[in-house]
Amino acid sequence: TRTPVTVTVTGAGGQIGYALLFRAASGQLLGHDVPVNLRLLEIPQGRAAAEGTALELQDGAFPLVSSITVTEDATAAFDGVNIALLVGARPRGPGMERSDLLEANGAIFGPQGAAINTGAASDVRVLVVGNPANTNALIASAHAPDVPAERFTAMTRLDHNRAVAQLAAKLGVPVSAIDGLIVWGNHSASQYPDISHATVHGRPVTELVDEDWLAHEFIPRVAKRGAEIIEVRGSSSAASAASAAIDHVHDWVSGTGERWTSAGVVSDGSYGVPEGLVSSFPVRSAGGAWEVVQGLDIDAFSRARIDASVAELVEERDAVRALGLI
Ligand code: NAX
Repeated sequence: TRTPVTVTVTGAGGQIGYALLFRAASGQLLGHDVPVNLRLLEIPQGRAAAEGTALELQDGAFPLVSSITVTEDATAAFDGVNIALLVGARPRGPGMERSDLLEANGAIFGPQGAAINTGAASDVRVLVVGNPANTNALIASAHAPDVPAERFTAMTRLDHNRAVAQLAAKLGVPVSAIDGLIVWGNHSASQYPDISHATVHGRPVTELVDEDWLAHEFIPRVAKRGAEIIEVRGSSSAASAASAAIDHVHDWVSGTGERWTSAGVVSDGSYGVPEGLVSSFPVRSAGGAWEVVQGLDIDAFSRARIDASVAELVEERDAVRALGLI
């Protein structure tokens, strides 16, 4: 029998946590032969909800679940952690400026990064879902100097999956027929879903759609999909976000083969994205590590959009630097 993998979910009492934990328990995160220790981290306000989720997890009688722990102590939650899913974050409240938001999240992701630095297993992999996800990942990483920066990632997979699904619907093909789609930049309205390298059944997508649809329907629809879900569903995306988190970690650990996906990873300077920013790139995973797909031609249309989203990441980085959070 295999040693259990320790998976810590923060914000475990929230709606994404509720969807995510059941999929991790069932084997969809790490594989159907990998037992898991589930650690649920919450703050006092979310504790009861997390306890309830833990009871339901128990009632799932999942053969792969070795243990379930609920805690409010980040040090205990991240002790020996292999997979850290940082979902809990401080949402923007009424009258809150961006700097207030960044500061409130710095107070969460700084200490959590430090707890990961102290206690995590040497193979720890971190996915930040809580917004602003890219900059929260940067903050956590800055507080974990002993953990390689490339182990801190931010989730843009939901944006990627939304873009694939919209394109598949437009072309009337299954999602599996599409490859080479990219989400660049920040997980925010400035993100750039890029079809210029995408193929459908191996054929370039650019031959099949026009620029007007691209600029005026596809890009804004993907970027504003979160708002559309809130409008229709009455609350923000939860199961689809959890599903994307499962995809991200699954692909990171198990590999993508030749197919591409998108992930927020620390920039090595590729494609003109300043080194050290956590930005979304086209990626593959091999040997348990993300690698940025290199050598793509970037046309003027794409360049302008990538630069705009990266400029926002630079602003966020400068703001958290000025606040002393990194
Ligand atoms: P919920 O409000 O349902 O749950 C968040 C939970 O986090 C709450 O139970 C809260 O008590 C807990 N929490 C807050 N601070 C904490 C801390 N310091 N330690 C542990 N737990 C803490 O939000 P939910 O809908 O689950 O969304 C969670 C986060 O995901 C939000 O920041 C949201 O903006 C973000 N999202 C990110 C997405 C992405 O693609 N990267 C998409 C979905 C989602 O909007």
